[in-house]
Amino acid sequence: MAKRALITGITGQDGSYLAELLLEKGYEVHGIKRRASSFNTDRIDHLYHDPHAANGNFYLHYGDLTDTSNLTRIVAEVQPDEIYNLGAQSHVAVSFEMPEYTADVDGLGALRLLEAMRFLKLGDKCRYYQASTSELYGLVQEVPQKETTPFYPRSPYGVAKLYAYWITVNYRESYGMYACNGILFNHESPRRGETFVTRKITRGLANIAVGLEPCLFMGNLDALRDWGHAKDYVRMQWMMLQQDKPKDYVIATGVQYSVRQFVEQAAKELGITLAWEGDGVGEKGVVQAVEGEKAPAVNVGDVIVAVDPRYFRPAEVETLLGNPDMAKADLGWIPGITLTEMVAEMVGSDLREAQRHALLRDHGHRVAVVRE
Ligand code: NDP
Ligand code: GDR
Repeated sequence: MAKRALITGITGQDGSYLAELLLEKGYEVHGIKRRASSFNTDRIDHLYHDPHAANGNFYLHYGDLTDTSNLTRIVAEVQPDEIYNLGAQSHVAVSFEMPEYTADVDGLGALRLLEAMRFLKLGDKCRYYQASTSELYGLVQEVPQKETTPFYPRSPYGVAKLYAYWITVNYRESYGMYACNGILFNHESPRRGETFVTRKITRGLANIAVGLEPCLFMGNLDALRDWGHAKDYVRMQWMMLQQDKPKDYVIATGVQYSVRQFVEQAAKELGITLAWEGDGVGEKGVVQAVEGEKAPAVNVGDVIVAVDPRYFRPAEVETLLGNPDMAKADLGWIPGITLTEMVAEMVGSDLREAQRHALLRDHGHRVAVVRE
């Protein structure tokens, strides 16, 4: 019989890639989606065909990580072999605005699922994956960060995820459940939410390239991150649940870049050479040269990047760099997609979208560019 997986956060970046992977592997996939006033399933619409017909192996259930009875009922009905808890209020900056909600969803949400497994006596049959994060390291205590590096979260998001990390460990140790944490460093893709820094950069520069926006406003350009590709990282989420014993793993590339370098690489993909002028809040990215056809609306001397302090955070995570040696040794994992390849894919995808909008604009249609 096909294995059955339940994914929270299936409408998000990772949930969509993980659903594809599990369907390819022959799983029956169930996902929890939130009720919204408009459709919110665009990342998985290609998997979900006709709700009236026999729908292959893919099922969606309405639910919310704040709703205990709903979660328990879904777990009871689905009887999953594997639960992937990817659902979260996942934006670090937003967590400063909504700390209590973030704690409820990201912290207690994990507890609700683990309790459902315990209450329904699924502990022997069902394996649990918790989407933990490099944000646990926050103010870093060791470089690079590995499984034994002490945690020091720097945001309500990080603190909520710290609870989820430890309650997962606690249920494993208390009840012998197969429950584990993937401590994933930042991972990106063309499906990344538009307000995370990488997608904000690739989308913003693509819009500038075709004249839909004049300038990209950024926060801390000096922040350093270890960026991988979401497709590589969801493969690890699955692999972690296929081991003999549950264990927590760091998943990272082991290579670090600054936000400024990411901007430069994305600009390069568009044929734009940038130089930086000023520093701190006054810093600007000025166009030095433009080559090729990809950026018809950009000219030498244009200021296309500027710092706006509204994007600074009350407490910042300045630097993250992971050591994935244990995952490589135990699971044979090697990330396949480099940062350069990923930036090219993201810029390509956002440029195609920007060109579609520009075409509509050029034919007299009103085009609204949504920004944060
Ligand atoms: P996204 O923000 O793209 O997706 C989050 C998902 O959670 C969406 O499906 C969202 O639904 C859902 N969600 C939000 N609130 C609730 C709620 N109250 N109840 C149920 N579902 C909810 O995140 P990613 O795919 O990037 O990340 C997946 C997980 O991995 C998250 O837990 C994140 O914190 C964690 N993580 C991510 C990393 C990364 O770099 N991407 C790194 C380390 C950890 P909707 O679509 O309706 O908003
Ligand atoms: P992060 O990702 O906070 O690491 O959390 P994000 O892309 O939001 O920020 C990365 C770094 O870039 C700096 N930055 C900006 N960030 C945003 N969003 N917008 C800006 O304009 C901007 N300018 C500079 C930030 O200050 C930060 O230092 C992500 C999320 O996916 C979490 O859910 C996940 O747990 C962690 O990655 C690992």
